[in-house]
Amino acid sequence: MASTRDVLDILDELAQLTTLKEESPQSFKVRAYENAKQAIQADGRDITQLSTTELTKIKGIGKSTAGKIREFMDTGQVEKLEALRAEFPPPVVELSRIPGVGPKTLSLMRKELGIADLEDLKQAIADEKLRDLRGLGKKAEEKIATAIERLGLSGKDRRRPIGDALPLAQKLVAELLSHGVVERAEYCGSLRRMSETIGDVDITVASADGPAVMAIVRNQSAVHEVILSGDTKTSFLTREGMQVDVRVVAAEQFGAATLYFTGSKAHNIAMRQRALDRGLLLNEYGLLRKPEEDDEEASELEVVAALDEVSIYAALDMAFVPPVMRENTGEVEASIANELPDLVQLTHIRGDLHYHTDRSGDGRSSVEDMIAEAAGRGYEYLAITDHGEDLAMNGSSAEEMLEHREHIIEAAKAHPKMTVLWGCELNIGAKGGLDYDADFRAQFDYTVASVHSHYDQSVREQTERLVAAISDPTVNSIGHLTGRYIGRRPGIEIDVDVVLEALFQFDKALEVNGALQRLDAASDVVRKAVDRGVKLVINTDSHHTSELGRMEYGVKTAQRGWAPRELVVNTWPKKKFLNWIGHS
Ligand code: DGT
Ligand code: CA
Ligand code: CA
Ligand code: ZN
Repeated sequence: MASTRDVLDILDELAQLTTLKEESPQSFKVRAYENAKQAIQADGRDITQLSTTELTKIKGIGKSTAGKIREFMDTGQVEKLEALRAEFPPPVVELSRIPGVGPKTLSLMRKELGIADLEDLKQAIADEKLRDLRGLGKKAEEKIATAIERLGLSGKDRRRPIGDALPLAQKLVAELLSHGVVERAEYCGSLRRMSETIGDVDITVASADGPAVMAIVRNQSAVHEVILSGDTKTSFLTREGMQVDVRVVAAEQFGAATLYFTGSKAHNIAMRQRALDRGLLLNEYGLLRKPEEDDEEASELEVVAALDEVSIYAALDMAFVPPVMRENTGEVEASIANELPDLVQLTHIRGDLHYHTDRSGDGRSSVEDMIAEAAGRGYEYLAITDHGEDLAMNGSSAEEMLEHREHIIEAAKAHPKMTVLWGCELNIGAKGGLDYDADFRAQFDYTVASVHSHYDQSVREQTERLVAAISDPTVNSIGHLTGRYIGRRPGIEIDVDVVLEALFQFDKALEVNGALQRLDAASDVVRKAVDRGVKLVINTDSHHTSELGRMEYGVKTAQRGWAPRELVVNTWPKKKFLNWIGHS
């Protein structure tokens, strides 16, 4: 059964492939799919329950797109999409994601050089052939070569961005749990640890009927090719070539299995050593005790703990280690000493401080809806930070911002318990300059300053530019530190220690951006920031009412960086927070 989510995925893919086909993201056909997607999100109803007539009545959905949605719900396929998929197989689509490879370049590469995948492209670069394509040249060729290098796209052990793997795993787990034969199901591995890139997806299922679960797995729409399928393990590839391993265990071993398959391998090895030191065995079946040598009756291992992870840590006299910390970077010792940090939790968050409305060119929900959504989550405060004027197309002039303030104040009246701040996302210029003039900037209740341009300067220039912004008295926080899109666009390269020192000295907060494609600052930077005592702020950077759930990923990234609650300014009580930003 198709869900609204499936329909949105299909529209996404149609827009993406049509961009390649039409050689332009501005094509009206692409826009039709994108508008339909936004319209469905804004409509909020379960799309699968609507007739074609009802569909076309939704503003933003054209007749042709409505027909495709209907076709998908009736047949599970869209003919047009199948044709596009055949013309643009996954290795080609992947090429289009390399910075510098636009749809036009991609088309030329294919037609004139016969490039069909990454290996071909690398060969063409090595042969210096790419530079001869119309509109390219030596510099463009070098840029593409550097992008391939920096994105880690080369090599056999290619890894996927977490933003591609997590939605897939969530969908599979939800589907598995909807079957009565499945008692428990959880994604494990690097995904559960919130690694930024994922080698493969590992899912652990508790069930008494392995073969039944395996049959369910093989029937998933995500399955493109089954690599192996036994009674307790199935491995398959998705259409994009991502591998998924699903294992079935007995319910009473579920804790031991998730502990083992969550890893990391280094954490597992340290845990096994802890067990051995106490005369115990630890494996994916449980924490086990060998029978006494002189006990002739007992030949079986005695199970000390296996049902859940908590009981296994407890039996080893350890505090529970959250999955995101299991990298053997000090957490095992800290857990034994009962000195794990008092980690920030999702429930501690009292406000979102990087938040857009349709005042921004790329914002897609109204001021009223965005405020209502935040209030609905029980937030005590909220900063609306639409883009400053320097951002091409999406920014707002000073005059527009002043009108926006009135609009925000008016809309906030419907939610008197929540304090709504009039903020701005300032753009950090090439040399650290910011939008508007300093007097105007000073009027904002709160600001987040971010890099949205000039990704290719030297480390020194990037560091200086950030320090200039951090030292500006009208800046409260730094948004998505490097501007990276994981696996798609490398962020700016900076001297992290220098930037953290400046944040500490000027008492500014470092954002942990929860958008899955960003997760920026990254967890390793967060950990350094925590060591230096730099304040943090965890935000969603929402551009639509459907995006507030990203807070969870921001929190997990912060936890992975060992962030304690007290350093995260948006866990603070309202008074303390407003006091810190100098707002009365
Ligand atoms: P990935 O898939 O490369 O992003 O990283 P993981 O951590 O998901 O690694 P994966 O899929 O190879 O294995 C899943 C978990 O299984 C891993 O985190 C720990 C456990 N594991 C795998 N191989 C070993 C091993 O040789 N020894 C131990 N102790 N555990 C292992
Ligand atoms: Ca894995
Ligand atoms: Ca695996
Ligand atoms: Zn933003």
